[in-house]
Amino acid sequence: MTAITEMVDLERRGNVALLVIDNPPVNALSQGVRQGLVEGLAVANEDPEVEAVVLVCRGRTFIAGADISEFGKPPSPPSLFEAIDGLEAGPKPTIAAIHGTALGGGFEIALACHYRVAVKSARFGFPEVKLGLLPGAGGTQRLPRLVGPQRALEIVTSGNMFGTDEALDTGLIDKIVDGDLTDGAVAFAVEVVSENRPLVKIRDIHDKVEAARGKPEIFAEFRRKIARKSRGFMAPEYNVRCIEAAVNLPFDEGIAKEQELFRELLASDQSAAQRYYFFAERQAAKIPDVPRDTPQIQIESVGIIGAGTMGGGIAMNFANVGLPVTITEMDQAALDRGLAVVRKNYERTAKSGRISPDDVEKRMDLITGTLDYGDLADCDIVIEAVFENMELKKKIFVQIDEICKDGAILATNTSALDVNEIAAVTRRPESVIGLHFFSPANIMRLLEVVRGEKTSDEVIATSMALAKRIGKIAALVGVCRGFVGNRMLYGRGVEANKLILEGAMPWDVDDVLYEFGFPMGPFAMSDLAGLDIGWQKETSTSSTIREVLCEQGRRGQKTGKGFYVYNPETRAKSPDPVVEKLVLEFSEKEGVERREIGEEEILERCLYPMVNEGAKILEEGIAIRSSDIDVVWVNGYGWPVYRGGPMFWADSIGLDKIVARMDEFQQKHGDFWKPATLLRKLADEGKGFASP
Ligand code: T1G
Ligand code: NAD
Repeated sequence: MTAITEMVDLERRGNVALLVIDNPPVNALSQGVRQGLVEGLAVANEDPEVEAVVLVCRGRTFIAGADISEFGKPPSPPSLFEAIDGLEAGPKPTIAAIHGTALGGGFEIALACHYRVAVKSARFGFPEVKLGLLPGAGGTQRLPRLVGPQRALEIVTSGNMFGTDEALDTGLIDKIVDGDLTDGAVAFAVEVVSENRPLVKIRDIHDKVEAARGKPEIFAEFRRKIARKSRGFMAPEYNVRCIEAAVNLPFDEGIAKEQELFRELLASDQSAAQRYYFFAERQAAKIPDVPRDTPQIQIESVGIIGAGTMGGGIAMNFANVGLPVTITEMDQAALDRGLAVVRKNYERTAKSGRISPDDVEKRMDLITGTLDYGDLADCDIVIEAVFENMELKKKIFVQIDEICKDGAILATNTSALDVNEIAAVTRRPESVIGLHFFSPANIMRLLEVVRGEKTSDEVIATSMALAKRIGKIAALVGVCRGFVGNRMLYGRGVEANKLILEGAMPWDVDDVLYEFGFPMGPFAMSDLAGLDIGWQKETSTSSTIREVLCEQGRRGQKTGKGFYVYNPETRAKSPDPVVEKLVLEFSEKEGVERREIGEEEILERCLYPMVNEGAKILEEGIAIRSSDIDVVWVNGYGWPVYRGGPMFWADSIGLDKIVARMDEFQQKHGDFWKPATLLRKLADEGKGFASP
């Protein structure tokens, strides 16, 4: 075995040369890998005894793409294209041996080989679109030549992975290897040589792309199909253009077009934000003061208290990964109601084909309803999701402290209450933690893991790992009112309501945030959640527009009217003259002289308070790092990922500019706008939240 570079070895097995890549953790195409491939291939091609070359990777996966951490830095040779051209244009058959995930540039490397073999569990994909990019090393020109333009469009614009069944059916792989992959690949290479099989170059396969030539409707229809989901993103459209080029242009011109579009995306703010976000999500899993090897509590059974809006959704997360759940309620009717909602949700998912009817039954069988708290005694973790009432939650924690076995984790799904105060009523505050799911809990990926003053490292480490196990993105936060997400949301809400008193209408504010990239603005969001959350008829005093709307029975979407009126058939919302009149009356009643308010001011006054609150959250150590705040907002509150998150966005604007604007607002609107100490300090130093 010869070390070509630190990351690539060359080994011989008879007349087959093995290029072995070893660049943990995911064999990304770092400079050392590219150089090793180019030089290793040259050695193999010059060796007369070598008749074929197999590409294989050590560790948990085949190449998972280009090294994302190299983007934005000066390119270091050789380029990926040199390696790719060498694999395809070489004189000897090249075979890619795939396990784990062949993604992005890794998949392109494989498609440049003449043959591909894989283990059954291997997966394939072009996730570049999730980084605001496109497969920039020939992937958009080779893929449609094998799977056809239609499927290629889906693969490159979704970024989702697929398995060996489809790969074998479409010729993306030539064989599934049972047993040892390297042995199987070498045997396959020997077959290719002994049967003198051709050097199959995907670039020379044209039938599927030619069949689509002169059919622009394929692309027009596809653009229509993804329009809603890809709103605001640059990359999906650029990927579509590449597949169009593959259909309409000769291979090399298609490659040139792909390169041109790739470079544009690579230089874009959107891709910079999405690449930042890729690492932000991975950083969030690292807790500096909780070592990676902290022992974890084994979680084999889950208990949930309360089968309401949240309890039911939370239960589904665990049943989805095969964990048995015991769920309690305060009476049979509430329990039956809660379990019926869970079944309805599963049946809706089965109807869409994402799970089978058999899965529905299997998951429902994992969820057991009970009215007896005693049935929670052996659960490894118990999650409370009852009404947002401190006294009730304390009463329940005293009960479960009595009932649950030693070592069980006692968690609360409170949206804002003091987790330390709840923990203090138990004899084991070290076992108490907040697990703040977001509605709908079986869909929303964010989980705010709330560490109390006494929460143990084991409980924190276990909760973070459990989040990953149920497919959630967890961010560890400290105890304060509203934790990170709701606390920052509050400031936005305050200003949004001031803006409609001063001159804007609810739909003006919502339009600005919708154009910015949020799925909806604050007023449409309130209508969706229900205007009556926290509202009581008995104590309502018509002191806010929201109160008056509730008094008039306008509770939001669920009543067909709120800040908007909703079309009963389509549920489409539209501005309502009744609300317009009410807003004008309120301004007058409050003695506010209305004025024209521009979109920029609306955006600044809605988002700068969030940034300022984020700075306070960092000052107080409620969040470990600014990128965790971005993870909370992208995953829990619809902040557009192509803007990175509120803290990344603030850095992209410049904290000095934000502070200057806030000083102006403070003059006009008061100390609500006083910049946080950290924000002013960073601005004065010309730094950002992400500055080292
Ligand atoms: N580059 C650099 N680092 C990477 C990386 C990559 N491509 N992929 C993963 N890592 C790091 C990650 O930061 C983490 O580091 C560790 O590996 C484990 O990752 C020319 C332009 C492969 C499915 O987008 O989807 O090719 O935090 O925690 O959950 O056309 O990683 O431990 O220090 O995610 O098991 C396209 C990205 C690149 C794939 C494994 N490829 N990676 O998931 O582990 S662009 C991607 C993933 C490209 C070409 C273009 C996942 C994974 P640390 P992890 P995991
Ligand atoms: P909900 O009113 O829909 O459900 C609460 C359930 O708890 C009800 O079914 C009720 O019967 C049950 N319950 C009350 N007392 C009980 C007891 N002693 N034993 C067993 N069950 C009991 O409320 P929700 O929206 O699901 O909220 C639950 C918790 O989750 C609250 O703390 C809330 O703040 C939090 N939360 C809510 C959301 C949201 O968007 N709804 C999001 C995140 C967190």
